[in-house]
Amino acid sequence: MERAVDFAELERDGYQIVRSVVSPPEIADILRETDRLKFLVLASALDDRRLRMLWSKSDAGEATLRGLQNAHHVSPAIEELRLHRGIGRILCGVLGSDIKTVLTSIFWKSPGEGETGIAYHQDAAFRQPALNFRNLAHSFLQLTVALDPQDNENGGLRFVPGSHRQARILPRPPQSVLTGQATERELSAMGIASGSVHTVRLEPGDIVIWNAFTVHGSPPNRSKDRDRRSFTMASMRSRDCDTGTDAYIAGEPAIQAHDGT
Ligand SMILES: O=C(O)CCC(=O)C(=O)O
Repeated sequence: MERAVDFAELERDGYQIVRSVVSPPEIADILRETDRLKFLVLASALDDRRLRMLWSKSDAGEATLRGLQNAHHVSPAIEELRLHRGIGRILCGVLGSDIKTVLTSIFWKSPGEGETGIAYHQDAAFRQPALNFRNLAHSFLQLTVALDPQDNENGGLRFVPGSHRQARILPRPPQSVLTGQATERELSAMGIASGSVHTVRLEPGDIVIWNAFTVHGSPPNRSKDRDRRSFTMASMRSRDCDTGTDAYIAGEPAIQAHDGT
């Protein structure tokens, strides 16, 4: 029988790693799919208004694809990952049995690219209007599935332990988070003391989950040759969220009809 996960670290620190949730063969399939999706985006062959592409400039000045949001609407493999049993156990363990997906994102961070960092932020700041996303301190959970090993060198996620406890949104510069680098300066602009950061080390298939108010970000991928690809998903307790796609209804996966490419 599967052992239930104890979420004490999530409560205490505002984030928690759960190891080996997605198996190596599943990760291999997802990587093939993310490569395929990237190819389709770069060939302008993915046309669906529910998708959002995140772009920035490479060091050579070319547009590079940083992310693809909501691919679960067009990709059966990403939809399968969205409703993965192991991930579902974690989500239902934290949020209860009725859950919606608010956003899925595939992130690419190519080795050696300067503009691949993400500024420190709190996900609660992006869940607007507040009327449609209620009770965020308890109704929201963000997670990342590592598709490659990730650590400090290749742009692994950084968290400020305990930063969720005040459950309020801290001031942050108005620029897009995609132009930030998770620096000490960003932290001090948010009123957070230096030295209070933890960079997580993840292996493919590991998951890190975090609270809507947890301050987090990630530096650029400064490695020479180590990709850092990941899948991220924002989920909410259904009764507190007025948008999104059903993920679990009474604890059962909500299988959606969709038009795969
Ligand atoms: O994967 C990353 O580097 C950042 C992800 C993130 O900040 C988010 O999904 O809120």
